Amino acid sequence: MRLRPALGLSAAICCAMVIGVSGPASAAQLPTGARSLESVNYPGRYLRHLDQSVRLDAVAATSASQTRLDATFTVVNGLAAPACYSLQTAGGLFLRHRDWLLRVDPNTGDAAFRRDATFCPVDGAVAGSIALAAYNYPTHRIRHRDFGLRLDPYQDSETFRADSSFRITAPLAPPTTNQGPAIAGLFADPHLTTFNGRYYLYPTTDGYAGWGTTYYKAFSSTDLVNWTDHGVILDHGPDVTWADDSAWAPAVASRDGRYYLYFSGGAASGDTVKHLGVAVADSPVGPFRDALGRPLIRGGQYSGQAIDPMVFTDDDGRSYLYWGQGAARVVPLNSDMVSFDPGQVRVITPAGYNEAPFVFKRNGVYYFMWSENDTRSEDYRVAYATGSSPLGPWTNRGAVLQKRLAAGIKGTGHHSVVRTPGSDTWHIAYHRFAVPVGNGTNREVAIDRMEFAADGTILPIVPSL
Ligand code: FUB
Repeated sequence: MRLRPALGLSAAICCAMVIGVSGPASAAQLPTGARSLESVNYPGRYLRHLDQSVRLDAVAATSASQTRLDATFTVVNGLAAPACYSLQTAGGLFLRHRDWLLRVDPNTGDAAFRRDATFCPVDGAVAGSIALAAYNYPTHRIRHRDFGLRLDPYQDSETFRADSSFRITAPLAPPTTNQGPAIAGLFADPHLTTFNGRYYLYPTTDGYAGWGTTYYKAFSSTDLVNWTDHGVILDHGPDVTWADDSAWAPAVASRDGRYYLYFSGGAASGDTVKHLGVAVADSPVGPFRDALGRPLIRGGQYSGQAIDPMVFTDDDGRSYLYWGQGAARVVPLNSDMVSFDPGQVRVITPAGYNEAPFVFKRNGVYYFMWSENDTRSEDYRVAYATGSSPLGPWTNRGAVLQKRLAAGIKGTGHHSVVRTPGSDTWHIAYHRFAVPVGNGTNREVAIDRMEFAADGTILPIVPSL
């Protein structure tokens, strides 16, 4: 099932940066999504990969479709830094430098690869063009020489400036019938919700070996198709004293005009314990600040990992915090949203549960959903139960979203569910192994419709490409 723009949302609050084809590149920002890069001094020649090497080749609308595809890259969030960019081939490989030559390789997720595959745009030689400086060698730029692509130190010459300048054009490859990920690039654990008539998406930033990511971004949309990137909303480095890495699985809830971001984090001391924290902001896109200056739940305080938080607010205004890997727990939150009575913590672990609890309510029925198996397994999947209160008891209903190997879709899990305000239209956001070359640390976000049978059970969700 392909996702169509959702109806009924206000377009009133709009757009820091629309992810679309139009609009020139600026010195500081590139438009994300599928693009081609045309040489300014050899018009008609584009950056193109041939197997794993990269060249400047003549490509036209009449070129073979594979040639045009090889000259099409998806501009995504920088693997090493959100202020810069990475470029992915249609096959999911990343443009990177090695021994001063440009090539494309799969993301290993280690810090050296992520740095070699991150580029920062600066003004190009002619208006509307850009040059790409290496993130880890800021004095070096991508340039062509003898139609090969290299990383060379900047030279203050007309020739160098022209050889290192590119126009960002519409993609040379024809649009595919695939929907692709909801947001370009590697993201996981999407928390999709609505605030003030607009959709907000809070994912984990992915692509790091060992899920070592350190920051969260927020995205928003009026139709679940066109997304605005609001940039980094919380960065463990400067913003959280007790956490350095493992910035996983954010969830955002609101009360009285304030927004609460629940998140997990670990210290880079070699300690593998994760803790669960809460940050607060006056806007759904931050900036968020650590509300407590310490974890809300310390790793080891309860059995299982203190990760994967989620807050459900019932019709009576009461909010409940759910969390846990290995064991699922729930506790009513106090009205300050940053504290609870430890005496009220309950274990609600269902059979098959691994992590990622999510609760919503429809027609008076409470739905408790979770992920089964390991996120590195292609069998990572979503199952659910129904109940008569936010605390259960729960009746297990089985798996509802799982891999679709015929379409190359694996590892569908860590989801969230959203209802279009004022309607009975529901969507599920989840991650999967990035198609086609992803794995448990190279994941991407997908969104599909979620529909119900007349008896209120959830119809099996067929993940779409
Ligand atoms: O993204 C890091 C971890 O992977 C999440 O906390 C888990 O739910 C799994 O998706």
